[in-house]
Amino acid sequence: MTPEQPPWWTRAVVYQIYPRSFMDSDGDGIGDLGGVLQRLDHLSDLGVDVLWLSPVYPSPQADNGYDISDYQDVDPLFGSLAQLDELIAELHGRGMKLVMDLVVNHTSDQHPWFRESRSSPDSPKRDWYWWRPPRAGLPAGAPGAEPTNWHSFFSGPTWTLDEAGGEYFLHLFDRRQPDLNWENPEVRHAVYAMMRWWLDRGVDGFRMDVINLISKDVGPDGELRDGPPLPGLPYGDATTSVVCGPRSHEFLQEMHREVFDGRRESLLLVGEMPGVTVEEARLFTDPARAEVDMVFQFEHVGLDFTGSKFSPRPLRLTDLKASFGRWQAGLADVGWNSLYWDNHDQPRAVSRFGDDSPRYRRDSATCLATLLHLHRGTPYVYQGEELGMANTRFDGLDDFRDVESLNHHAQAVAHGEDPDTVLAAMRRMSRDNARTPVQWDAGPTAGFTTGTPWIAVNPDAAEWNAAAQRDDPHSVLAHHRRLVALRHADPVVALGDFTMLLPHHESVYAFTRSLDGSTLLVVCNVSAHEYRLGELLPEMGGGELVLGNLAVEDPAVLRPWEARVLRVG
Ligand code: TEU
Repeated sequence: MTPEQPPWWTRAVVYQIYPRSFMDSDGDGIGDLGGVLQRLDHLSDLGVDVLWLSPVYPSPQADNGYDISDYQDVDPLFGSLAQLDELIAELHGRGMKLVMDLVVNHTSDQHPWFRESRSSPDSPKRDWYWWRPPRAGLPAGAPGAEPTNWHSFFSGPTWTLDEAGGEYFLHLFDRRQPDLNWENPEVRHAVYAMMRWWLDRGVDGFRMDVINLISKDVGPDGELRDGPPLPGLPYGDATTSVVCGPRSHEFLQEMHREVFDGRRESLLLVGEMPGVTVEEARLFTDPARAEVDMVFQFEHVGLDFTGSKFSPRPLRLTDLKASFGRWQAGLADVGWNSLYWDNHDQPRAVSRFGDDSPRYRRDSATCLATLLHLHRGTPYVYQGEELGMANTRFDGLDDFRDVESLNHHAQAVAHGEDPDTVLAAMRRMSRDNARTPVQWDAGPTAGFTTGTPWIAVNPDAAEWNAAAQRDDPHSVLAHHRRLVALRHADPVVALGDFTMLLPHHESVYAFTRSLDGSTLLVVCNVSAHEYRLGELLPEMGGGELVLGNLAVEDPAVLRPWEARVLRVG
């Protein structure tokens, strides 16, 4: 990146659509592409530059489309390829880009590649997936006979026995999501061909699902190693064998040469990378290495639990500062950050890190948004976040839909955990919190569908919805519009250096951004207490208010959940 010509995405904001929950156009209770096409004005009005579309490919929907059975089509549930072409054209006509979800660590077990692979040990596609015999000395199917002791991201073992063939196949996620074997060049080239096909169709890049898991640490004779035992579980931790494995960079560089060469400038390449470190991320996003433009990292959404996400604890603001601060510093001169609170895998930020009580919901949602968008990096807005959508109410197990939550419940209860405690953690942390329908208006299904929604609408929709906020300058929506516009307008927001202030303060998050002698001070009160600015930052008095989330009554006092962006130089 040269300072004269920073990439376009340094001043862009991405909006994520989870199509199943965005807008339903045909009354079957499931969102679809027709629904996305109906709501494009909402996106233009917000001013976002890129739409990232979660998977719409044919899929048995074991993991809501992250289990793909055909990479080059659209599931009838979501519409048709013709509608996707229409979406590309409509977005381009409005000056926006479309980024597709690319899920190539694994396929669905219904993908023809896997069916063929499974059909016989002699199948030409056998080696496209990870097949292994039972552990030496144990018969297939015996307890502990899995080839390694790895624990799946979605509970249980990462290996499932194919009874007919007597071998196990690997799945880091659900058993219906077998992992592709990237060691096999035929697999890689089939994926690259598919990616070129999408680019030729007009899409503007990819959000690459768990792309740092594609390279497994495999020994010369094909052996995979056990991981250290996990406390309280009959499994081990697979991290050292599967996260940022030895050939990750090589594979991404190869992909770059095979797919992106010659057209990289206009594209957006995002690697979703659970467990990635700052040091690894620098390598993945160093433009000179030609891998990806930015990574989606998980450190900041891993600070409010211990061990498993289903053992939540409160976030300490100083932990968040330490984490974000390290990422900002680590990618200051090389590489680039993605910035997000919400996505389809995370509980809603206003409930998780803010205060969703009636008194502070609007103020804490806008405070958190300001804090995030003013960092250096590309911000992502997840559908409904711009409306201040919150976690929902789950009365009982029947209200949950997500495979991760349901598998976790089954495993935890089977291991003797108290069902009420398990449910309480799920209410707080389940991905279903992010997947309730977008709240368009105050109608019975929040304007999402004329049918019965596949997952219940959040009961707060009558009050919290897009129609109520559209013309209200004080709304969460209006505040997001201003944040997007500020990034477009002010090069300091896009490109300025980042300096953390008050690293040890437990309630106030403050930093500066500076570029070419111009400095912005960002001060966010992440609490319901009042603070005196002069006591916090005595040397930073004054400054012109560029953007704030509350009307400033007394410039010396930072009110509960108040966020200010001030020009101080
Ligand atoms: O998520 C990757 C991932 O690491 C998740 O397991 C994440 O840690 C978890 O959802 C947090 O609770 C991606 C997709 O975003 C997710 O929706 C898919 O289920 C997963 O990959 C498998 O494709």
